[in-house]
Amino acid sequence: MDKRYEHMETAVIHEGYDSKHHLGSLATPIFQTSTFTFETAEQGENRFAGKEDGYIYSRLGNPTVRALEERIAHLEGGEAGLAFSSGMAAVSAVLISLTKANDHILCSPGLYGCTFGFLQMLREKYKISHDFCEMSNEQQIREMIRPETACIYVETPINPTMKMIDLALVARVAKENNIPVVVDNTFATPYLQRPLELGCDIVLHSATKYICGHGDVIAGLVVGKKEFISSMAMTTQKDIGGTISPFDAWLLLRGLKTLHVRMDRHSENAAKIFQELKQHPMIEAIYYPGDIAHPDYHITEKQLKQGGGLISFEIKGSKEDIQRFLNELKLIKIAVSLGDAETLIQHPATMTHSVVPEPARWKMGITNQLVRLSIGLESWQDIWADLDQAISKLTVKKV
Ligand code: LCS
Repeated sequence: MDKRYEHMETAVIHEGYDSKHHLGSLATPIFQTSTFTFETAEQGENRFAGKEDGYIYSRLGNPTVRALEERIAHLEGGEAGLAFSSGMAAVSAVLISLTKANDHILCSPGLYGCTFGFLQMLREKYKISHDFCEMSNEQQIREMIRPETACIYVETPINPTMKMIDLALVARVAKENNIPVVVDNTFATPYLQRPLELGCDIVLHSATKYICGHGDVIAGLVVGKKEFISSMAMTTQKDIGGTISPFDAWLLLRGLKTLHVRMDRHSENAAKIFQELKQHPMIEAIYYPGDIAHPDYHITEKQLKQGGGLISFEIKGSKEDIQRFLNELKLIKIAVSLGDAETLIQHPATMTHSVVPEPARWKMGITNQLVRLSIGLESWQDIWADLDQAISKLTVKKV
């Protein structure tokens, strides 16, 4: 793919689409069609045989979807992209593509609950095992790589504990062993973190989150080498079928145009809320990559452009106290998902990570006191006022 726009602020708006090929339409047209007609039977034959370029059927490719795939590939600095109907469709397609029965996957010490669930399924049905590794030093990673390790799979920042993984370090060890590194870049987006530039091989997203930014789409994206993406398009995507709809691709193209502006504001708001929360006497622990006292801050400094829009924290009290706190919130909505204009809060132990058995959850650092806050684009003062009033209700009732 030609690199046309060096600056991300321009690329998020223009990359992958040129109005001059579409009757001057400024917005990318929505090709809301399931299939594409062939002028002749021979043309159909040639397209199926790969001898002629052109669209066939929207599960195999669609111009609106193609624009999105080119844009995300450019933003991540990769050769090619592929869009899916959900983040989990992207996660599962990548892992199925990279593994076969009896292989092994080395994972970051925490993962989104459904990714954890999918790994259990791989183990039970196909004997594809996995281990969790802190990924904090090269020797430890080397020791956990086995001859049958097919890939290293990491989230960073990790959902929901915000732990940072040093991607350059992981990529270095993986290269020595000729193993691809897959990075779930959902929490950071390419605006804050660019794993391929650090030596990783495949990036994926739950595009449902910041890429969309408006809480109205479920989608996934994958970026990597052309060969890998083409083979996924013709196997795990074509035959399993987690294809995105053209309309959802269009909504993502629209959302992407403001990615940089939104991420700046999410990060600024989160930094303000962090300052308030960290000095509150009811807050027991707080996890935010932009915290200079965070043990992973040295990684944040070199790898993340800004702290991002997510903060997790533990409140003093029982699980019931935490639920009472959530119920007192007025502006902030209790909801899973993240990266939307609205500030959202959720309780990982009973929501996003409830599928993870308790001992594994504790190992991941997910206690019953932990809540995850996705800071929206409202005024930070209003967000803080809502948090403060809900926390103070807890204090009053406890006394
Ligand atoms: N990867 C990460 C890091 C995620 O946070 C999620 C969803 C997925 C993959 C799967 O994406 P989906 O299929 O939902 O588009 N995370 C969610 C969360 O934290 N709250 O609700 C969903």
